[in-house]
Amino acid sequence: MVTRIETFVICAVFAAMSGFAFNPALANGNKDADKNKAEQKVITVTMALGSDTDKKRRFHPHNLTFQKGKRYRLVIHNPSLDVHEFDSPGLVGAVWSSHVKVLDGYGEGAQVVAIVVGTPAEIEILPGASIEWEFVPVAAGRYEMICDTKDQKGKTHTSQGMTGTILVQ
Ligand SMILES: [Cu+2]
Repeated sequence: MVTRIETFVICAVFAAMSGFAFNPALANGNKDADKNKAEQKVITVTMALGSDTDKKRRFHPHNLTFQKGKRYRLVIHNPSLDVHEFDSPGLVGAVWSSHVKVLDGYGEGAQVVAIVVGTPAEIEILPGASIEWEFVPVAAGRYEMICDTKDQKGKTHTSQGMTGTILVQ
């Protein structure tokens, strides 16, 4: 017959073997880490594809910097009259991607019309629309972003200077 005291001893030995089961400090530490992950503040970064004023085929801004391990909402809008792309296979491969929200406009009054869960391969945005991509960078590096939309002569926007650099630190 196993007494209450013997049961306690058996549990204590098992706890010692498993390392942390009875260590309240470690248990709380794990809980805090999970809580921090879930409640991590989202940092919003905004970028425009082209411009409605100078009509230049550019990313505004054309350099972006992200910190590894932080959660970002990259808001990309297209204020121009052209279709534009945001292509960055390097960045796509360097992040954990939560989702992409597709909006019928930009800013106040814009309605979410779709939510794509997971990783986007390429993002193409029609004039006036925007997207919000939430991700956490997991691999440091320097990545290129380009716009492979073609103009009427078949020349890509990339070849006309619509390129940029993304740095993950
Ligand atoms: Cu473009």
